[in-house]
Amino acid sequence: MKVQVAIIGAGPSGLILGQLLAKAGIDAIILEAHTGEYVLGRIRAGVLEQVCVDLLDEAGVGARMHAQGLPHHGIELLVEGKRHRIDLHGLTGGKQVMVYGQTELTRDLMDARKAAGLTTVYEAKEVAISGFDGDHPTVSYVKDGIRHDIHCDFIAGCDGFHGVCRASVPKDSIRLFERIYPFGWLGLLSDTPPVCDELIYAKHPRGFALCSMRSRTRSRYYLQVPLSDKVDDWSDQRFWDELRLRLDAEARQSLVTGPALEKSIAPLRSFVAEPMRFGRLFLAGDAAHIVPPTGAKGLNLAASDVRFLGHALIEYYGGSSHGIDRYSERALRRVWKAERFSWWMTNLLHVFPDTLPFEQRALEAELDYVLHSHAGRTTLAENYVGLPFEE
Ligand code: FAS
Ligand code: PHB
Repeated sequence: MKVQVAIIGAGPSGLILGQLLAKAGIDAIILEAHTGEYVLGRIRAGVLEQVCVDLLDEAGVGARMHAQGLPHHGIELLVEGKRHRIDLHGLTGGKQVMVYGQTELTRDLMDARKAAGLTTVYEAKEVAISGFDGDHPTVSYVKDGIRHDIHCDFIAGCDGFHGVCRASVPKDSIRLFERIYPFGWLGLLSDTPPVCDELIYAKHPRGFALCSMRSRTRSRYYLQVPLSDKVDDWSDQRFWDELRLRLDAEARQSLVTGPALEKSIAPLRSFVAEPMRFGRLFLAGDAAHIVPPTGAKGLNLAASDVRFLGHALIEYYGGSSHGIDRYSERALRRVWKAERFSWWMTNLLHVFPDTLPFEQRALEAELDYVLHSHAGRTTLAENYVGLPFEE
């Protein structure tokens, strides 16, 4: 089989890239290790930057997001029992974020790809890539016990943190940067009305908590938990009781509890692989970088990567290699700014078991400065809504 681009992974990165290429008439196949239902069952991101919203519109899949998504103009930080609203809209000259779950975004992309008759091979096993250091890369996979070979011009590694693409790069050709945090996020999804109209990021001596949502009738909550905790250690009741302890009286009053539709613990890490291009292999999204979700950047970084990559590949087939030659450098400039912001927000809002007393006070003073200075609130706001693209 011959295609122009072989995309590995049918998460947001692969699906958005597939849409951008298809709209430009570029022939791409997507190989996904799991079933579509499994991909949809992973509960992940909930906040889209304007850049991501615009990209979904460009990809032709923004209709349901605009109909059902919730535009948000601010977030609340709850610190020492006091609320501090960060006026995202006012501090950024009118920008906003869109609350719309990654599951719904992925569903929209899958539906659009199917409606266009584009090929996604689900349950593609034993995916292997080769020849990407030359001009004729190949991808092989097994489906229903039969091995298939794909000859392509380019491979897009959109296969997430545990994927095969980054793992196929020679160790001496790649540099990894990593920070693993000494805690995880226990997430709970419930069909209950959100505790507040906007998201609440709570810093508490017992640990960080986040009150988010998927709609006006479906809520998403997170608690910072030790890495040693297991989901089975947390009954629904224990979750709700702990959440109450980390919220203020107003939120405790308005909290509506209900059975967990989903409950999971995600470890937190900061991770970047450099570069993001290896000959005719490009890495995008979680295959190249991971952020702690505190800054709501993971999905949005995936979107900005594939915006750069999609436009670069379209430019290549239009006769110029300028975009693909600059892809890694341009993507990484944006990646590292989002990595810094996510790391900064995580350090400011979480309890670190072994922080030295001086550093603890310095972090408290930094948060106090940020919340009580226009410059501090502005830097938080402009990073949260998403920095402008440097074309
Ligand atoms: P993904 O991991 O979503 O998709 C990669 C795809 O490749 C998967 O479907 C996988 O099955 C497939 N794949 C892997 N190996 C393969 C192989 N060998 N062959 C074929 N296919 C293969 N971000 C936020 O902004 N906010 C959040 O709250 C948030 N919470 C998260 C919670 C968890 C538990 C995780 C893991 C991530 C979370 N993220 C969050 C980040 C998340 O949303 C990612 O940024 C986003 O899914 C990135 O999309 P992709 O790059 O497409 O990677
Ligand atoms: C979510 O709704 O899943 C969410 C929102 C904001 C974050 C992280 C997760 O920073």
